[in-house]
Amino acid sequence: MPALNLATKGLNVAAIREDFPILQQTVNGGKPLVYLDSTATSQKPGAVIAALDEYYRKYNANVHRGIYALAEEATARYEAARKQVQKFIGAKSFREIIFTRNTTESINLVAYSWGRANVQAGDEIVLTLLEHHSNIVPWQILAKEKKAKLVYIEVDEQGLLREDQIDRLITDKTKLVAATMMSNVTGTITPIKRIIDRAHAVGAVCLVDAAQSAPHMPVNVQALDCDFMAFSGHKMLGPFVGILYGKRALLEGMTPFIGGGEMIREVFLEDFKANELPWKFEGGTPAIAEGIGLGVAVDYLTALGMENVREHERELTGYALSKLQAVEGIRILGPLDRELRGGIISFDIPGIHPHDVAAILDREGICVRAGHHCAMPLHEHYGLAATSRASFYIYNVPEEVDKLVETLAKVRKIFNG
Ligand code: 7TS
Repeated sequence: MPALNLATKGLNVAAIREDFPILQQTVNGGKPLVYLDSTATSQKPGAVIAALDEYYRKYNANVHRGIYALAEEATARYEAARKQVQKFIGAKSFREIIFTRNTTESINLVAYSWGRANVQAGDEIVLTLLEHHSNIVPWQILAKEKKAKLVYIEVDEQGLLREDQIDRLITDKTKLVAATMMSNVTGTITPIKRIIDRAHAVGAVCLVDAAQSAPHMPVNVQALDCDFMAFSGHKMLGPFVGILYGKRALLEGMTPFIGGGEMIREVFLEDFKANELPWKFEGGTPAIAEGIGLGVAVDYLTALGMENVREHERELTGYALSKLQAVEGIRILGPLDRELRGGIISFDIPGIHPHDVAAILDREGICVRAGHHCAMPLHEHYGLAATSRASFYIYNVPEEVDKLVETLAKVRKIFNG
């Protein structure tokens, strides 16, 4: 194994692993758990789990309404978490941070509240072939309703976005560009700043799907100058809560998405006055404990340093790419250069169904995902119905990559004799 002194890269992975209770157990008859599915959802450190426990044990109360101490504490901590998220992504104001259920809901909020008021017949919505279904289907629904057209930026043989198409496809017909910063299949890091700048040059608005980037690399909404950004707390060590960032001027001009309590200031028989930002977009009782837990997760990541998180994953991905390429017949999707991708590796072993691969890996305690990973158009592009996918986070180590590669050799033996 090449010298991979992870501790010198800024992360003390051995100490990090101690923080994750779930990693301390064995599964399937004494096998250490090898969790390689953080793209789907990350594991949670003890501090996040403790924050949920503490909320329910000590100050469980609804937010923004009680005048008693418990409710005031719940509100203060929930709103403090919002400010932690604001700082984490470099937003100008806490009013630009809306808590949702997940990335999917964040994108749908924009599609309904902004999209329905601004997209008209003949307009174009530009997406990329790398998108997760969450950043495709809401735009398909909108485009159908408004008779707008969807346009896709394609990928090249390496699995990189076709940069030459950015200027050609984002034109004065474009109303909105919705693009991922990192693919959840190929790990491809996209030229998101170029896309955002081009969108603005033609007068379009740009939404960034940061579900796979915000947890794994430094992300700053002001530096990017994106109009909207969607991501999920559960993929970044936090509980099940989502985030939508939006530029204040845009959010101010939008109508509410979900009507009900919390999002109003006044209600009359025929009409209502919406609440101020960000609560205008948070109808009903929010996921309070989850929001508070997200604040703790953000603190945890901030203490590690997002540059260090990225560096650790860059090392591990480089190591995994070199090791995996030695598996006979394997086809790895996406760029083979670790600089161009995150720690997400989807692969195909011809003749062996990804579900069989995942099932055999599971017997050894290794968790990988098998399927289309909610990116059917991208799989179609590769001519594959499904792939196996291993993904890494701050708690993964080279030994786990070794175990994956060894077990894949066994899988080949079982199927190919
Ligand atoms: N966008 C990207 C790039 C994603 O990877 C995901 C989830 C989503 C949006 C949706 O996030 P959610 O929190 O609303 O579900 N990706 C995956 C995955 O790859 N496997 O399970 C979920």
